[in-house]
Amino acid sequence: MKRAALWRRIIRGIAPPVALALVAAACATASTRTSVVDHSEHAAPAATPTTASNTGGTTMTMLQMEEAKVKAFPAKTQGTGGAPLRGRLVNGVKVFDITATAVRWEVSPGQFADAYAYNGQIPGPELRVKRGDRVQIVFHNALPEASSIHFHGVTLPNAMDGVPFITQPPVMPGESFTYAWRVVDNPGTYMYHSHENAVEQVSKGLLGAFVIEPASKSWDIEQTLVLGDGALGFTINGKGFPATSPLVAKRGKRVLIRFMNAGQLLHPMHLHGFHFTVVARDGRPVESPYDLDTLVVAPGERFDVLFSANLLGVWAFHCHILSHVEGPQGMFGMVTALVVK
Ligand SMILES: [Cu+2]
Repeated sequence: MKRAALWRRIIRGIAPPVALALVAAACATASTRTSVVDHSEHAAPAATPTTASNTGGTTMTMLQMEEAKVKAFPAKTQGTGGAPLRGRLVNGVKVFDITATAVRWEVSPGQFADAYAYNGQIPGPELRVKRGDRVQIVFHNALPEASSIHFHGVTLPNAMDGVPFITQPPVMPGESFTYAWRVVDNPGTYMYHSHENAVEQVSKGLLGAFVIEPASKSWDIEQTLVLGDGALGFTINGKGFPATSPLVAKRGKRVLIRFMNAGQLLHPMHLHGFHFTVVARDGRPVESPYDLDTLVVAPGERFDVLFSANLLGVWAFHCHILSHVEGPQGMFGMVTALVVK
């Protein structure tokens, strides 16, 4: 019942107009996992978690903290990352201006970190191009240290590969460097990130998605999930629970998720209630798509997965390395939710 009550509260925060229906589905899952038919009991007004009265003061306090966090989801914080950017057209070339700066970044409510951002965002803006595009990424370094950008998984001329002292000089503070090439890769999911002092710079936020858009889509909704595990803690799209953003879909919609890991650890991403179909890995279609409910995303890897949002409810969606998602005071880090309404 405890989790049922918590999910009831999550629902209130996310989608008041459809709260009852979602509560019913979510509670059936969270509290019994045996029935999705009888919702009457669970659709009743929220009650105090029954465990609270049966336990000592310490435990109750922990539960209250846990409850408060879940109730706050999705919590508002300063700054959002990953806004799509399609560039400006200059003489047939798509030009993207990317400036790296030092920022204070609110990872979760009240928790600020010294961070680095591209265009003030963590992850940086999601650069969206098409195969055949001529692109220019004009990188301005406003950091207090040298940097560069590497386009991870992308086929480009060697001089554009972004590795200081191998393919280019480091871009010093106050300097700029223009990366230019013609996009020849498959439509799919790629990344960009700093390739200088990367343990620090990438983990502080210098990373983003580079998406080559398909000519046509077989999905209704898509969401990029950039996984991070460095100076900002365990994050999805630069935020830790409860400041992560839920993935919201109407029932029956086809959903594409683009996973990418620019961190240093494995993250087995687990979606409750569904199996998703892995359709691409590292920007290439997989020969035989396969179904999983837990997908290990290793550092540097990208996966595209598809599924139909055909079960109502609020479904937890999180890394399954437990220490990346939960502590004595409840959930944190790499936790979000799929909300099907
Ligand atoms: Cu993890």
